[in-house]
Amino acid sequence: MVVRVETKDDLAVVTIDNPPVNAASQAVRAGLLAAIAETEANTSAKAVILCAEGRTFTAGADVREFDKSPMEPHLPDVIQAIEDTIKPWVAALHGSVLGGGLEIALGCSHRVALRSTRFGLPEVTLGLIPGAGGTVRLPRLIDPLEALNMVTSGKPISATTALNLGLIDDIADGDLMACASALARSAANARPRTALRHRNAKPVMDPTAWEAAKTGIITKARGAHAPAAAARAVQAALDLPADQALIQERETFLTLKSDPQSAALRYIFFAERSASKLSELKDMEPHPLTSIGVIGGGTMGAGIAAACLLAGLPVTLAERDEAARAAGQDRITAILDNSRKRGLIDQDKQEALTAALSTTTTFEALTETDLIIEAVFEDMELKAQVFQELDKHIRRDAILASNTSYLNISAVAAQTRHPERVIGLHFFSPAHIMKLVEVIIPDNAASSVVATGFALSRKLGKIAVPAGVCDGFIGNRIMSAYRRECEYMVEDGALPWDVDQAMRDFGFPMGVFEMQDLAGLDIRWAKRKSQAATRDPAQRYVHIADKLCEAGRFGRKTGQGWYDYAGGKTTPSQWVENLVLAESARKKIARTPISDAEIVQRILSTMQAEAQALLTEGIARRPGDIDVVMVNGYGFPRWCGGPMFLKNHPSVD
Ligand code: 3H9
Repeated sequence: MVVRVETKDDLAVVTIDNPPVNAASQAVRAGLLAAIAETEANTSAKAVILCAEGRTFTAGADVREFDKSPMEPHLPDVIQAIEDTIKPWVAALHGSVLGGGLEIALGCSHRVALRSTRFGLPEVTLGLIPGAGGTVRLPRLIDPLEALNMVTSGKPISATTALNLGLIDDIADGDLMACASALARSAANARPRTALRHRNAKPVMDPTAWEAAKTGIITKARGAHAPAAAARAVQAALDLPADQALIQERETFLTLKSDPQSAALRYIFFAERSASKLSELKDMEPHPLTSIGVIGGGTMGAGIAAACLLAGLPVTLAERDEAARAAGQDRITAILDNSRKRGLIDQDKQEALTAALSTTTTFEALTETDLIIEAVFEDMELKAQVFQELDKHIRRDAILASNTSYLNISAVAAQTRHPERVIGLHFFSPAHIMKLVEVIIPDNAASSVVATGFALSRKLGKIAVPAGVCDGFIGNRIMSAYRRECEYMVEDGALPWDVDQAMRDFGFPMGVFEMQDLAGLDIRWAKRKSQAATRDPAQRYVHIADKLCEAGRFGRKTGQGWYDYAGGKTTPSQWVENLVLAESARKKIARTPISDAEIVQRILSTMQAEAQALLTEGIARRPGDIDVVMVNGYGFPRWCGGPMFLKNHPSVD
């Protein structure tokens, strides 16, 4: 039974039990309708508590049902039936109260939650708007501007915020059911509350802020359809009587459900969850992890160390000398400070995390560490030295991970006496924020070591994707290929800012040339110089980036790169344009204009061809893994699903 009803003294308790996340599937919806009938008829129950078994209250509609035609009873009708009951319904909430789950809670007359509960309407992240009254009931309960933020951002809020906004009646710090029972009994003895759908929407307190928020949502959405639709739905909820707004909301929800963008977003949601499920690791126990070592306290190392600390893992940071150690420690302190300022941790937590960090200039301090992540400069010789040295000091069963973004991990592993314990964990910068980790699996790696790499990634809240060993793994290899194509286009007839504009219009947050300026052009220049001797002379090579570097134009940090940055403003550079035209002329290329559509098409085809090569070579396992990497690490617009999804679904735009 996915929904059961029990009588406890003078109360009825309705429990949803549909693991893993108590999604509001057809069986749950039917179970709730039956529970309404049963509890209304139960003369000994004067109020009802609605709760859920397991780790969470309902996390929303069952997204797997969205590919089928809607099945009765529909969620809006079930929620309306809860709202129309004679008896009060108290939602006792824990875990993630999301989407349809929050909409069910809004149908209840009262809400109480554990302090750890998170509340949200994440439908926009699936290309949808709430379809069971969320846009209509929420602004009848809380400040419309807060409702607008929740509905259009999809971001969850904490129980404390929910209480402050008036979304819930109380927080239970101890026994949730005891708190819900007390609330249910007092509700049964009080005047019934007016259902949200029969209330007026709350007034907009600051019309200027309201209009600015709506404009901001459309700008931020870039090409995504759902956020603007969500904003319009909340506006309609203020302008129309609730019953009309509910009908309109439902129509928009159903229209968006068949929008290819929603199909793409649902696909990537499930692809992210499948990426770390490897059949060969099914029954593999990961090693226990109680302490992490990080070698190198630069931007990457400090970010990785902070990510581990924030996930509750004590960290030892090792650097080569005292000055580098102190600088690394300062970087981590700055990240933790920032996390406190952003409200992610409080002062006490920051102090506890700082105490969980130790720093050192010797590898002896890592003798008892379970897993060590190397994040030193991308230089094979340096990494080889670090691994040889670590191998002398660490425990026999300790795991060694390299954060290299393109070097050969098998060659790094060969520096140690136990290469089977070496893997790659390729984090993205800033490592405490970016969700993606490529787990690089050398042929010799032990399965339990690989399983531990995935377990650590999950503990850090990351999306982990397996990849084989090759230059650049999945993401950087595709990135190199399409960056090369973009440089060809610049020689063939486009200017760098034409390419960037076309990419932004497609939905990337940034074009490939702006991104290089941000990252700095010198690192890739050094890599190109080191590869010069082995480069295939028959391969087309564009010299423009080298010439920028020779002129000292390393990007934003030097005030000039592909663009000029005088006065902090990004402007197309005449100097670069002259250089581009001169290079085309030198190579006798007759420049011809390239349309935005062609620019995007050439980028996509290059990505898809390289992705196909990665699959053929077995570096990437599934097309979905490639899409997860490109969406989460390289700014590929999520609502397009990724290059591989787009290949099979060209109608997404
Ligand atoms: C909605 O509600 C529309 C309504 O407004 C209107 C309706 C008319 N459905 O993420 P995890 C699966 S739209 C089906 O690894 P966690 C997931 O695939 C919905 N399946 O766990 C995985 O399966 P598997 C709005 C779902 O602890 C397993 O559960 N709601 C759903 O890291 C565990 O998931 C959302 O968008 C679902 N709704 O995180 C919430 N959710 O093991 C989406 C999860 O086979 N869910 N699964 O791979 C989440 O954000 C996270 O899953 C959650 C738990 C935070 C709940």
